[in-house]
Amino acid sequence: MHNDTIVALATPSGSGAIAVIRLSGKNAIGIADRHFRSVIDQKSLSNQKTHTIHLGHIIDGDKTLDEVLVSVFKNPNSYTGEDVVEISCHGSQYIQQEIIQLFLRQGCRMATAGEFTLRAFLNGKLDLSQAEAVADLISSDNEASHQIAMQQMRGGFSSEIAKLREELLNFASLIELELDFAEEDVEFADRTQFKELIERINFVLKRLIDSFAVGNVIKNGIPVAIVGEPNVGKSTLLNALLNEDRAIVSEIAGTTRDTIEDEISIGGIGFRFIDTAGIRDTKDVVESIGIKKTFEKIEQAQVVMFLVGSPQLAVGSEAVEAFKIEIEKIKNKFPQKQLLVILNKIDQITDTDLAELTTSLAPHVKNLIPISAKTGFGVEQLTDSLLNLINTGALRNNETIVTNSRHYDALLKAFEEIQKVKHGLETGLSGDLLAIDIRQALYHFGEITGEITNDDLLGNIFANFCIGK
Ligand SMILES: Nc1nc2c(ncn2[C@@H]2O[C@H](COP(=O)(O)OP(=O)(O)OP(=O)(O)O)[C@@H](O)[C@H]2O)c(=O)[nH]1
Ligand SMILES: [Mg+2]
Repeated sequence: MHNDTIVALATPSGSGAIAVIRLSGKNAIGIADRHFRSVIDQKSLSNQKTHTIHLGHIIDGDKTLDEVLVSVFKNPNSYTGEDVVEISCHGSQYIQQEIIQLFLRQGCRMATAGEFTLRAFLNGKLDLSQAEAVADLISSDNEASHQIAMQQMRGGFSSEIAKLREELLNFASLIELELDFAEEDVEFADRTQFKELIERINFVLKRLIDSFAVGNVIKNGIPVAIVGEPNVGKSTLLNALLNEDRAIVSEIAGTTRDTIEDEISIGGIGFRFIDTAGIRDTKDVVESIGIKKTFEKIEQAQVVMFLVGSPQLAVGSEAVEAFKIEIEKIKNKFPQKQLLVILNKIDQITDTDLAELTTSLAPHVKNLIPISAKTGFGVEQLTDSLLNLINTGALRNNETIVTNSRHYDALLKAFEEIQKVKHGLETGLSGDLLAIDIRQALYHFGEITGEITNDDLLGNIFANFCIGK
């Protein structure tokens, strides 16, 4: 247990109905007790059972600061593994500050960012990847990121890694044992079984590494760029998707000059829509900068929505042929991006024209979606298509998904070492050299779960937490 007792506000700063102030450490219960008067009897918090709640007043000298509920958690059965007291007070900022100041005067120290969770980690309540998931959980703002963080916090990811690490460790010990008997030329580690294990580890690592692509976009929101010529209705579509007047819309071509971004959750997945400046040849300096930015945004996007105004594509006209060429250009320029071609303003053309246009474009476009951004017609079908583009298979099947770039790096390094072990096994590499590569792989596994760590790493991770968590 740490010697000092830390205190912090666990709820957001500002006023609210109630606020929670949290203390953790050796003297947490004692310090709280000194300033607590039970409403019902003379009970002292120190004599109370763990996981109990008590109604009373927080007293500073002869001044009553607030009527509160105090929860008592005794070590080791608390979030941090230490004695913890949580005080639910009325949510006035004045009361919050008075109570915290009182405890600081009584010898508590203000907690640093993430210090409660850091203590939980140091006391073995959570492994490192679980602790990191706590921060992800707090910042998750859609169903998918919530689901992944929840799974990681429950240990799904770390237990998979820990299991493989243990099996590998087992073999490492056997191979190292062989080295002690080098003269006798014995094999404790069954090479066939070992090869099997390496194959299995290889498979799991590959799956986890691949899952990062999905995990990363889910955590950060899937970037979708809305692009097209000026005036085709890009900003109108952005507003329709977000259901608010986010971007300025006008009949003047070149209205949007900078990119405008906003996030919204669709079907439980976060999407980040990026409205861009319309692409055209222009002499206007500001507009050109906007257009340059448009291309940068396309680079960053995972999905590109290519908009065109359907009234400008008169059936059989040259404009239609030119548009087909434009589509091919985009496909060639950004072969990695998912492309949705959107025929906008269909409220301005006849159904027959629309049918003919669709047939004519069909061979060039996999996903062609007719909409009217202005009336909202077809926007729902558009969001459905978006969801279909995103591979959420892993998510639906509850598979482990890696979202953390630190884990991703460690997995890549472990994978590299496992390739060396695999190669070593195939070429009959001697036990001592094999053992070095195995140890390296084990090291990288340990980095994920926190068996291998250092102060810098911990400092970096927990600095991203909020104070009070
Ligand atoms: N009839 C009709 N008009 C639309 C539709 N969508 C957009 N408009 C109109 O088209 C004009 C241009 O719309 P914007 O959303 O500003 O177009 P934009 O693509 O963002 O244009 P820039 O920012 O200049 O590149 C506005 O007058 C809109 O009201 C639609 O579906 N139907
Ligand atoms: Mg615009």
